[in-house]
Amino acid sequence: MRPKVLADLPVSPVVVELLGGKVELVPWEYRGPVDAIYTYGHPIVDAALMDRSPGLKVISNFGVGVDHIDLNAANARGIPVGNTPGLLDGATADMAFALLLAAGRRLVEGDRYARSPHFTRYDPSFMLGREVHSSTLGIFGMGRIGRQVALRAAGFGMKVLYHNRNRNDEAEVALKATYVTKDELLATADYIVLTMPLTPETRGYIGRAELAKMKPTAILINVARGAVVDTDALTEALQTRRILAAALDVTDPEPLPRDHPLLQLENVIITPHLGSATEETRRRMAVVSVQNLLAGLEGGELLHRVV
Ligand code: 8YV
Repeated sequence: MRPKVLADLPVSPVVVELLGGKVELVPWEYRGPVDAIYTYGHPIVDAALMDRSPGLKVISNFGVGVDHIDLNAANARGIPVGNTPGLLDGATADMAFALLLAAGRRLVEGDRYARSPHFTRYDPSFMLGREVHSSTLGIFGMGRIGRQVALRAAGFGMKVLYHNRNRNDEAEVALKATYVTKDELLATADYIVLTMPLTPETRGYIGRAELAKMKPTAILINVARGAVVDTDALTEALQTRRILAAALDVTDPEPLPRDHPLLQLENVIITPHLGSATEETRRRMAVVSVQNLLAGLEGGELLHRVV
């Protein structure tokens, strides 16, 4: 009998092909015991779900962020959790930069306007954005993705500030990134990019108090997790123009309710969690997540193990 793997179906054809029929994928609604769990989107994996399957051998996540999985519960039960770090840093940093440029130079608004019936005469005084080159970039979270963002910023002649739990000496030397306090970064950056993982410490990391410290011309870019930002506080800050704009690849909740006030605003760009969404990166993630799954099912070492 093939091992049963609980998965938030459908998974991509690439994943199915890599699994090669070695396992039986069962849908999230399945209530019986399973041998493994494969999380493709971000379905919640809690202790109760784990306890439904006393013989659970592995939890494999397609992606690096594992905030939807109760790691303490997995650890306490000796269930290995696998993820896919180091494969999506470039793609996610590209996306952060795409959002940064789009928000600074009003790309999405411009596209909407250029297609609309209102664009009948060119006017050099309209849709002035903010300079990207020579501006100051602030990165919260100087991990693998933050580092890639800093690398790109160098090409734009930006001054790079960062704040992190720990100082990253290597990034300071190699990327000429300057470590500053949270408050200093908030007060001085023209663009603020969030790349940190969602943990109990980073939940609501950017709230009312933080938004109040930002420049009125500042632009916030989030490619981390929606919940590192307080959605209500951000909505208010954008409505009242406390900050200039935001570009969000992730939201809390995700997706936002279709009638959410954020969706009505001109000064926000929202993309549907596309950070790692390239053919190449998603294939690499599929390969590693399937390897983690199959290794765990055989009781072997995972390629990347979180706990
Ligand atoms: C993925 C991500 O799109 O790796 C992560 O943490 O957020 C993204 O790269 C996602 O995990 C796949 O559902």
